[in-house]
Amino acid sequence: MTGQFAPASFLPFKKKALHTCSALLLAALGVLPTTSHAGFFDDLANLFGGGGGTTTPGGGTTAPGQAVIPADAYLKGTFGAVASWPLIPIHVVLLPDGRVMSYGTDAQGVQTAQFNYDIWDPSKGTGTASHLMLPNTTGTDLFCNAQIVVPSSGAVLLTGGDRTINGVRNYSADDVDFFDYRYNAMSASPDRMSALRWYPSVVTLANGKILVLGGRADPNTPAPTPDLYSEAEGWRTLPGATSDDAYGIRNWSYPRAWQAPNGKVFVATIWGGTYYVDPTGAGSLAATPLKLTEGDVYLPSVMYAPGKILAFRKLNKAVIIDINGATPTATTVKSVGQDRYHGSATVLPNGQVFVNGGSMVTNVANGVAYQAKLWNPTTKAWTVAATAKKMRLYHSVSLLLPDATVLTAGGGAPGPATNLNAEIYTPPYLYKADSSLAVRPVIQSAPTATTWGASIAATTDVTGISRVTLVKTGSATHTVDFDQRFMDLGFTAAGTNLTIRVPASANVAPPGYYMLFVFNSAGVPSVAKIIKLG
Ligand SMILES: [Cu+2]
Repeated sequence: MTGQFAPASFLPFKKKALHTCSALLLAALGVLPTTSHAGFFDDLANLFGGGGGTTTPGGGTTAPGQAVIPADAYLKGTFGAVASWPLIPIHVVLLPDGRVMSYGTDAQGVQTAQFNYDIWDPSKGTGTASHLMLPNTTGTDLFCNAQIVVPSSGAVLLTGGDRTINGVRNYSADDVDFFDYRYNAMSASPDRMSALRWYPSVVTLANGKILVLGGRADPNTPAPTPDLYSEAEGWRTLPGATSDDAYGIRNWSYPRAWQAPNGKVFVATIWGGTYYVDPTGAGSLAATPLKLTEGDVYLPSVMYAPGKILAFRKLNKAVIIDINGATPTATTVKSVGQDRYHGSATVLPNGQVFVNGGSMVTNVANGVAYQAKLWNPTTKAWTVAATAKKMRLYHSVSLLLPDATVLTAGGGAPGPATNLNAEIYTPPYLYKADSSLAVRPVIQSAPTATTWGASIAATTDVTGISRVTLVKTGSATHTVDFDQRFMDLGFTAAGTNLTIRVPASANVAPPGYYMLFVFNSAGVPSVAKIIKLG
């Protein structure tokens, strides 16, 4: 849809005059205040009725989506059948109710997220009825923006995006939009960021605010000053943390950043420098002594345990970055075996890392990695996993689902394959040694919300629970998952009654939505219950 945005609209700080903003319309009607942040979604709730709360869909045993289970499924897991997807899911985010929002192209796989997005309900399988295509009426082309669930409301915050100027795509937007999963409704916010951002990162902080880093303002201009968002206070910018090195000209594309155990935000750049950002006040940042080998914006990194990041670097290297101590350290570990540009790294409910997709030459079908691998964080060893049917290169995604399977999907716009499809990976832990489906423990009751340091009660259908873990609901795009993190939880069991200890620190477990998994005595995980922390 070229021509919708006049060239004159491409100006920093320009207000969103062209957007049909439902919030503004409601405000004009006297229904909503124009400046409310904290009450915005509650107001919507009151307006449209309907209760809040979260539910976990699914339940029961995962079907791997194929008639014959291979004999090595208990070692390698399986990829399910190729399932068509109503668009290329360049962006995927797990919603607080267990559904998955995705967007990125039209139904033909052509670059644009201005008109439609999809809500997929995994409990309904992968057929047409499992997808709910919704119109995007915000005016924002969400293509190559950033998305994350806001901890307080559960709404998806959508920052920046794509803009077409004089028929040329890949300019940027400073738009702010929200998707409210409770009403399947997306709305444009009256607010804007301080900068136009295309390819920014979003980080959930310990205090529940969202830090927005990097992206570029136009094809020649980065956006080196972070923005900070919260529902209570709205937006402000952090001029004291401006940095060309950390998330500006030298590292603007989806900068890799994590809330760190020390309360600051750790940034690992592609050129090797590492930083701690202090997002308080006007913001500040400081370089750390740690220098990494050269990385790439299209090589994955994943926080697989509190303060520990498995990072792929160029030339088939891998390091563990440990940010638990006073000074960050990096240790070289065995690599996945080849460069996997545009591959994904997903932490599983058992703490292992699932790596799939990618190729040896960026977005070229040369050295395509169809075979997935699993990394054991205890032994640091890689094992061969199942083989996918589709190449997953540029604009592909992977996302852990509440039933402990992994959605692998997308790729294209542009690329050698236009993947309007997904393959669901079922890990080995869901199979018995004879490769039949394992019997899963069931969480029969657990709270829907908790807080740091709490002891929570849960019940299961079996005794002998061997492990309890917590995995943050993910939000993935462009080889990065902004929000995934994993932790083991301490617990005691009395029969089928569990008492589970919630992490004490929001630096280790930032607020938001988590998947709670329990494992039976055979190491088989349950379907997760989604719990709100904070
Ligand atoms: Cu992109």
